[in-house]
Amino acid sequence: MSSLREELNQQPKRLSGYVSGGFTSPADAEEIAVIDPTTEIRVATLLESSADEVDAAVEAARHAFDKGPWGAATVAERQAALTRIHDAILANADELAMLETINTGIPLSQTRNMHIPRAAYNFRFFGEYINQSGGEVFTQEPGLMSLVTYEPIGVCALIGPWNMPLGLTAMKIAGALAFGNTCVVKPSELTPLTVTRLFEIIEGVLPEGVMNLVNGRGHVTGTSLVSHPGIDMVSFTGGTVTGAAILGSLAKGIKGSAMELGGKSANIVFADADFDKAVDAALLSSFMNNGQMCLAGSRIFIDRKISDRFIDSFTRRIKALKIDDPAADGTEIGPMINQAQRERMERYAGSGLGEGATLLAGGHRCASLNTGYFFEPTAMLAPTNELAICQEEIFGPFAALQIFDEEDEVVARANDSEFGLVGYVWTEDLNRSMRVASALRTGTVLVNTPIVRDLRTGFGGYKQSGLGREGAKGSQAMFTEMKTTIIAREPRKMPRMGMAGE
Ligand code: TXE
Repeated sequence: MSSLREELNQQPKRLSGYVSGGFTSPADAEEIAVIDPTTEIRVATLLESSADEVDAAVEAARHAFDKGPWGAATVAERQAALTRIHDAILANADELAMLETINTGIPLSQTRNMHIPRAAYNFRFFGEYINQSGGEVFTQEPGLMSLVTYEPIGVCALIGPWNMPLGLTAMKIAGALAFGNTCVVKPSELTPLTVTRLFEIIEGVLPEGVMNLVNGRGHVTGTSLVSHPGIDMVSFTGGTVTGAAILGSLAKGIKGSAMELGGKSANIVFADADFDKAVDAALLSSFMNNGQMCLAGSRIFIDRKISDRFIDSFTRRIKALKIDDPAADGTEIGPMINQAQRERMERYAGSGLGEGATLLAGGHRCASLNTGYFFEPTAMLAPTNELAICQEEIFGPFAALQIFDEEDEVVARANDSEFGLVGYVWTEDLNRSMRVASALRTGTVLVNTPIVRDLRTGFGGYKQSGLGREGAKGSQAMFTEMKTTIIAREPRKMPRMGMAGE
């Protein structure tokens, strides 16, 4: 067990909000326990931000945007601040990774090698992006010049999820700040440790009020934030139901949003695929991050010609996955985020069996690990795509397999989903890969590769997987207002009205 975990077990951190350059100390705040899902012990106490504290945070961000120096900062000044945040994250990477693992149950190898470097990289990427990106100029119309410029949108409410707390929230913060906005950040009440620590390690980097923090539950702090008249937009990553509720609240003020919601991504393995790579990738797409990924490719379609061999190999590998304390060396799967999420796994295992699926692996709580919200990595073979395990986002280590015969048939079944986040295609046939990629109704298609996020491209979903795109131009669209300025380059010839008496 790590010494940091022992320290937090003995003395849980007390976490509050951060407003106008300092942590708040609310006197009568609701106290929310933050639990380590591996030990089930409280590692922090959240002093929940009330509506008043949210109000103060939004006002601070509003004042900093309207009157502060950030909006007028040069690109070089913004880049320098973003670089300092990038460096601060990397300088504290070991601690941040361990905090993330303690709070989420995600294996340390993944938080240390992916989550934290990724969190830092966001700041470098958007710092570089603002130096290269520009507006547009149109001069084809004689006598006119039309300019399209991108101005900061204002105060951004940035609401993060619990499955990659710092990595995903950092993408929002970096994008918002790079384009000259100010922000109020709300991490998930389940996983506030790393985002709150970020505010400590970047103390003094930004002018007062540019980046504020509120901490608390969705129905208290979250609703106060998204319904506050002082915000200009919301960037949200989380569940589809929550996203829809936030959209409803934003509609009243005609406020914009970017929504990164759920997924149920198809992973199609054709018979001509590189078999070993396809099996490796299916494991990663279903079980990395404890399976708690919006872009999980856990609805796996296998060509009948290779289905026996694939299922045999995939199932053997699942049974060999190492489930243990996520902070221990070699652990591949840690606990679910909380009891509710584990119960959700149990419900889907039961519903799969009830609807005629065959259990290939897992399906139960881990008998060998009594403490912690552990659930065995699970795979089921489903007879059709209609089953709940094929239609609903499970958000855990749970793969639902189906067998197919024809390309058209599998594309139709892959698209038969209310979600449209990612599609994975495994084939050595270039023409087929291009055909299937264009036929899939998803925001991203990955061909012969497991999960990749390329910040230069847009990431987001069709259908109920969301609105807007995150990454270079997508983030620019999200965090800026597009302005058109049309200038006459010579005196305009125009019809003259009211000339009857002349
Ligand atoms: O997420 P919520 P939950 C999916 C996944 C999961 C399900 C539910 O299927 O099982 O959603 O997870 C804040 N106004 N994903 O309930 O509630 C909340 O405090 C404003 C997919 O834990 O969506 C947290 O900060 N904010 C996903 C954030 O929303 C509100 C990541 C996300 O929590 C709010 C997470 C409200 N009314 C879950 N209610 C992904 N796309 O990666 C909640 N929040």
